[in-house]
Amino acid sequence: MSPCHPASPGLALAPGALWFRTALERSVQEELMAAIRQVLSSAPLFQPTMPRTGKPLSVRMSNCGPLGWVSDADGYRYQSFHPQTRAPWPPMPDILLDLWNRFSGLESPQSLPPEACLINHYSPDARMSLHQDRDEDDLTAPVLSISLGDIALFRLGGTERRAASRTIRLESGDIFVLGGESRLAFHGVDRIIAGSSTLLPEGGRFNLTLRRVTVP
Ligand code: MD3
Ligand code: FE
Repeated sequence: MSPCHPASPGLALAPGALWFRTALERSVQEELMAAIRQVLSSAPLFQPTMPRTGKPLSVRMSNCGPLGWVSDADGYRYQSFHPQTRAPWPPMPDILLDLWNRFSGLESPQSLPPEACLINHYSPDARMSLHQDRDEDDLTAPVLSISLGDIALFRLGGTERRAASRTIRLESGDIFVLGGESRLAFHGVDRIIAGSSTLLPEGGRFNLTLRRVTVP
């Protein structure tokens, strides 16, 4: 895969929110999953818990790159190591760096490499409630999301919780870039449509989010 421009311009769903439907063809989705499975062989998925309540999230997670997002009794944070193995997160696969170079700068210039790739795994009954992403010190850089496997009914709202929201069907191979005004938009995953993709033999969905975390 060459680090060139995306095939289509992307659909601006809101200021700073660009949706590229089926940006990745099947063979690239498979290559990406092989890289993710390699990461997960040394940094297995773990079940994060909510800071105050200790309640488990329904989504399982892992990370690659210098920093990874974790949540446990002590709170939400980025740290350099896996919470269970205590080993440093595996390096970011080249294919993810290529995708960051192709897509992250389309809204605003973006020269620095991603510092974290959060790997979310949704079983068919997993959800993610409406939230903002604000654990990163650098909130000016975009977040790049890659969907793989079953379709997610994704909810994109405004920068206030009570603002109107819309539902978007995120399919395998879709890429979403969230920058500018949309970087602090409320969002969540209402549900997964089981059996809607043949990419993952085990079913369910992976979502990868590439992020800058530190202020340069
Ligand atoms: C909109 N993940 O990891 S990805 C998350 O499908 C997260 O796993 C969802 O929300 C998932 O925090 C949604 C799309 C996405 C990612 C980051 C955003 C949308 C966003 C940041 C700001 C606004
Ligand atoms: Fe989020």
